Amino acid sequence: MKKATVTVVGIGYVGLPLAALAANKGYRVYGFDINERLVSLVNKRKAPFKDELVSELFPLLNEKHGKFLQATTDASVIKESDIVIVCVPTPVDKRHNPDFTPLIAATETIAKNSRSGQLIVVESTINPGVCEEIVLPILQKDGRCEGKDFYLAHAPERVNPGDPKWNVGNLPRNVGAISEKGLKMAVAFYENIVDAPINPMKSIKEAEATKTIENAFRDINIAFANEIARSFDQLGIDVVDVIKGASSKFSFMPHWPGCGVGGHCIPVDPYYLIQKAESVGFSHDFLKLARSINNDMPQYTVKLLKDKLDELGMPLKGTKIGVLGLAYKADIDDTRESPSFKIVEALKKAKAEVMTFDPYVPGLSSEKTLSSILGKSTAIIVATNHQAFSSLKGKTLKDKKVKVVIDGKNCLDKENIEKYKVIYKGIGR
Ligand code: SAJ
Repeated sequence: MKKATVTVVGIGYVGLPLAALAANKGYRVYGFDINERLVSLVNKRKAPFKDELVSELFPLLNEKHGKFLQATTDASVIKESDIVIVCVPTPVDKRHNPDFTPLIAATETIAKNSRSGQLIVVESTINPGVCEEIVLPILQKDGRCEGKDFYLAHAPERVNPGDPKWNVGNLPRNVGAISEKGLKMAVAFYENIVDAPINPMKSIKEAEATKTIENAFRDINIAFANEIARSFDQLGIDVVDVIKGASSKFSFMPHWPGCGVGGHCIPVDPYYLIQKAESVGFSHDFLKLARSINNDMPQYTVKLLKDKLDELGMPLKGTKIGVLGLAYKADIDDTRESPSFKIVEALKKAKAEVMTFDPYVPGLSSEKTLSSILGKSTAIIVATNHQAFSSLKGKTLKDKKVKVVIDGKNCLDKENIEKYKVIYKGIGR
C-alpha cells in the first residue's frame, strides 16, 4: 500500500491538504479537479487558499525530495490509481436540502475510469445512507461488485481552516466501509498518513453519522450561547463575563455568541441529519430550532445597530455603515456561508449605504484599507474577529468620527471604546 498511487478527486479545502499529506508520506498522488485555475496553481506549488499544512508541504513535493503530486483535469489518472478519495463539496440548497450533484458527478467519473481492486473512500460530509443508496449503485453499474471489483469506505473529512494546530495529519479519523476487506484497506491507508488514532466503525452508516452529529453538537451549543446573549441583552447582563465565569465549572463547555454561524461545516451538516431523519418520519425539532436561532443572528445584529442609531435620531436609511470582515472566522480567507453577507443584505434592504472591508478578502471588499472604511463610516459592524479588527481602539474610532460600533464577535475592548464616547454594543454585552 505504501507505494500505491492515489487520486484525490476534488483538491479544495479538504482534498488539497490530504493530497499534499499523502504525497509527503510517499504515495504517488494525483489531484483531479474540474477547476483549471486550481490545477495550474497546485502544479506551480502556489497555495490557492490559506492552509498551514499545504504551505508547509508544498516546497517538499518535488522530484528532488522524491515526492510526487500532480494536479490534473484529466480523469484518466483515476485508472492508474489503487486508492481514490472523494473530497468534493456537499452543500445544501436554498431550502437547506443536501445537494449531492458534485458527489454524483465525481462518482460517475470514478466509475467511468475504474480499475479492478480499487479502494474508493468518500470524505465529503454526507448523511447516513448516502454511500449505500447513492454512491454504491453508481459504482455497481456494469455488474461490478463491492468487495471484489472495488471496495467502498467513508472517512468523514476533518479540516479546520486556519487552525495552526489541528490538521489532516494529526486529527483522529473515523472510518467505515461496506466490506471487512474495504475497512482494513481504508484503515491501513489512514494509519499510513495520519499521526493520530484511526477508529474503525461498526458500519459505513455509523461513520456517515459521526460527522453530522459532531457538528450538530457544535451548532446547538452555539445556538445556546446566542439565545442566552439575546436574553441577557434584555436583562442588561454581560454574557461574555457570565460564560467566562461558568467556564470554571469542570463540565461546562464554553461557546460564544456572535453575529452568525458560517463555514462549510457547522451551518450545513445538521441539515443532513434533519433531512435524512425526516425521510423516515423523525423530526429533529431541537436541531431545527438551533439552526433557526443561529440563522437569525445576522438580522439580530442589524437590529442592534438600528436601535443604537435610533437613540441618536439617525435612520439606517442613507447612513454610511462599514461592515468589517467577510470571512466566516478569524484570520482566514474562507467566506463560505459567512454571516457577513447576510448582514450586508439586510443593511442594503434597509437602504443603508454599505461599505465592506476584509484584509483577507480584498476581491470582495468595497474599501481597500481599514483606515478608509473607518473614515467613511458613521457606524461599523465588526462581523469577523480578525486580529486587525479586534485590536481596534477607542481613540482610532473617535478620530475617524465613527459614532456607533456593533461588535458582532464580542472581540473589541468595550471599556476602552466607551471611554472615548463611542457608542458600543456587543452581542449580549
Ligand atoms: N462560532 C460561534 N461561536 C462559537 C464557535 C464558532 O459563533 O463558540 C461561529 C464562528 O464564528 C464561525 C462558525 O461558528 O462563523 C464555525 O466556526 P468553527 O470554529 O466551528 O469553525 P469551522 O466551521 O471551521 O469548523 C471546524 C471543524 N473542524 C473539523 O472538521 C476538524 C468543526 O468540525 C470543528 O468543530 C470546529 O472547526 C472547531 O471546533 O474549531
